[in-house]
Amino acid sequence: MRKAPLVAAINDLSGFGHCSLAVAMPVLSVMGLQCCPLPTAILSNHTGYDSCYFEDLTAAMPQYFREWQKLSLEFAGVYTGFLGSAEQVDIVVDIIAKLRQSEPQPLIFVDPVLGDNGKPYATCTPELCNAMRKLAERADVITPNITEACLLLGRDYPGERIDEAAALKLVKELAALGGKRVVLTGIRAKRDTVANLGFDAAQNHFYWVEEPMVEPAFAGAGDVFASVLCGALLSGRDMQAALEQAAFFVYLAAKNTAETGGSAQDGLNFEPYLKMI
Ligand code: PXL
Repeated sequence: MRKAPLVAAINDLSGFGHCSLAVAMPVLSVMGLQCCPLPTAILSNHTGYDSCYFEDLTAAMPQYFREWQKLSLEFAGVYTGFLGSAEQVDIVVDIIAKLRQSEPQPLIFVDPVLGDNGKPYATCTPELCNAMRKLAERADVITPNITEACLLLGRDYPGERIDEAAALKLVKELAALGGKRVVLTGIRAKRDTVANLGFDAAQNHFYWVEEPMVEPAFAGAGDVFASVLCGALLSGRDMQAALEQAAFFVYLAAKNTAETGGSAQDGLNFEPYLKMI
């Protein structure tokens, strides 16, 4: 039997709240990929709660990666998410440069986790934004929401209710940063739907995928979307099919979570749907 392709998942491990590695690991595994976590920090729960235990792992990251180099691991993809400081981003940029030296080159998939609903996360400093822009420039795929797109572009946040024309403008500007494929997530162009706009700069091709909006906006929904999209692209799906798969999975999980009284803070109860990916 063929060996599962390896994905280096560089993200934090939050013990509760359905985000980051706690999402990436099950999703990528069920999609037939071997998720190799490189934790950037450990948290008892994500930062959207009033309190959390947080332990930064910046100092461990270079040594941790050096051990992987000794094993001559061949990664099909690198998937980055929550990074807590500019220093961490610089370490990730360095890791990517090293991985790009081997053939075949891994897909560099960057979810530039910086904020949501117009608000930067507490950890998001101007230095982190600048560093994240540098990482986005080196990516094959980036998946910002509207808040993150504006932070990367240094623009004022226009709200989630932007129309298609404004979304097109944003993805083109984001692609001009250097990312080859851009997916702008969480677009509320219509009242009852949430859309994602993909743009392939090399092919000058746009993709628009829309699902019914399920209230409330659940924490970590972006992490679930990005994990499925990353897994689908690494499984050989084209951008349209990958976007549809990711958006539909998030929709099903959100519907289930809302119907079973889940809280926005605790994130998406996606587990019942893993086996249908
Ligand atoms: O879902 C994004 C995310 C990831 N990791 C941590 C977070 C958040 C959002 O709040 O706090 C630690």
